[in-house]
Amino acid sequence: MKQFKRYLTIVVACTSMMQAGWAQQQAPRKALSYGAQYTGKRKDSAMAKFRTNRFGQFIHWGLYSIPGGIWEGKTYSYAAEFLKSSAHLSSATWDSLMYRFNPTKFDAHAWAKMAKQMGVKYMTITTKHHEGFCMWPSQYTDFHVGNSPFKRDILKELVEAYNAEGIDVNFYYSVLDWHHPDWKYDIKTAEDQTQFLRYLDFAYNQLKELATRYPTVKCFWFDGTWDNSIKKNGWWTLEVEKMLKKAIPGVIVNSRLRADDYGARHRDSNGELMGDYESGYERRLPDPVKDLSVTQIDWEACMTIPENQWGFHKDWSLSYVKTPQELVEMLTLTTSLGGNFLLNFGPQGDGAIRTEEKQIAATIADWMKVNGEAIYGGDYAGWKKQDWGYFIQKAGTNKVYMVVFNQPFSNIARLQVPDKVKITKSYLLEAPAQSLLLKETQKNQFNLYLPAVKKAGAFVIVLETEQGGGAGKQYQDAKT
Ligand code: JFZ
Repeated sequence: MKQFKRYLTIVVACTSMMQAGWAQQQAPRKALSYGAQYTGKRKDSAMAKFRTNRFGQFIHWGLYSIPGGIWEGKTYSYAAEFLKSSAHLSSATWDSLMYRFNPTKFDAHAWAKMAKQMGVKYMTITTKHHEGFCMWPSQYTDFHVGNSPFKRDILKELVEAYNAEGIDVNFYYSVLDWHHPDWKYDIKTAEDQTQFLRYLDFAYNQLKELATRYPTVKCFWFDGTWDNSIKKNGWWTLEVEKMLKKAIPGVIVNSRLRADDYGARHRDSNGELMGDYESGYERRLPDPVKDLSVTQIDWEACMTIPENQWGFHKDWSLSYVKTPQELVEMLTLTTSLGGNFLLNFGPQGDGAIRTEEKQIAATIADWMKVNGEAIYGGDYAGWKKQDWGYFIQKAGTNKVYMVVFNQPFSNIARLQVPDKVKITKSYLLEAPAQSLLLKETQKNQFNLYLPAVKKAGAFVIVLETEQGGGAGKQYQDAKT
């Protein structure tokens, strides 16, 4: 009897634990008016194009590009686009930089050519950063390029030049605005809200203006939405998303725009991603073994070349500057997890691109010319991560690419193939005629014999498979 009682207690305990777990899974979803508009990845062709692009160029350009991190002889090491705040400058002082904005070396076609060479498929330009200066002649403010000595519509020139090279153009827009008198960080009184509503109207109108003036724009990249004022006005972020999608069919918005009814950002209070893709990977990347959940969503990482400079900073010796090889590896890692890589450039105040950035772009260009095939349309392969580098599956093909960054000293690259996948051919992307030897060591495990000569940089091996290569999608590394 005693035995039975104990048994019963255990059964009851287990059942109630299971029920608790069940209840947790079934937790009622919050009713949201401003939450995610759909679940899962978008399936339309505009999103498919965004996804196959994989490599983009970010451009931070504005008044901050003139002082380049130095004010009255003093160097400020913090992000150059924050100089107004780091050097504690008044709005009057900062805003008068507009009268010095005259980038006579600006040549949209030269920028677009460099980008094309480097192999990017899209470019994201700051239409207005936190400083509030508009790179187009906006009818809603006087603080714009049309009132600078330069006068020209920079956005128009860039959109035309990049589109002519076959490169999509996306717009960065900072909702946070240090110039506008109605901007608020928080809403504490009714008057605050009245004032902030005027600001929200202004920003809404500007966004509509951008969508109307430049209808080929593919995506809006929102920033500066982290303050309480926006969190308390989540409705506005949805209004903006809807307005843009109506104005430009297929347009894409990043998750950073959005806040829901409870002020939850990026993901709504039910955990669903808002906007069309996750844009929270900033100057960091997911871990290629542990963070596989990113493969379930669309996402984009943005990256600086120095540590934390987006706008032009004259002194790049203040922090570590990434090498082109490191940047190529970041692009590859991102692609291997089904994300896009947005690499930032900060042109000078005179409109020229700094020599260091030109050199980096040229080195990446050389690599992309040979190996870009593995990047565009590349996706998560679901094969076990190996120390030599990254697997990339090409969507819609039977090819899996191995991008080798650490050529093993033995010249043997190990691979573990998912069940049911059969490799039919393996060769260097640069030399398709010459097959590489593949030896099975145990079930699903192979030794791939790499070319005997040590390669100078990262190289790509193509594996042709039966089963479309994607049969490994279900592979997940052990989660600890
Ligand atoms: C923002 C800007 O402040 C910065 O100047 C630059 O434009 C960058 C692309 O975006 O900075 C951020 C935004 C978000 C995070 C960190 C810095 N974040 O989510 O960790």
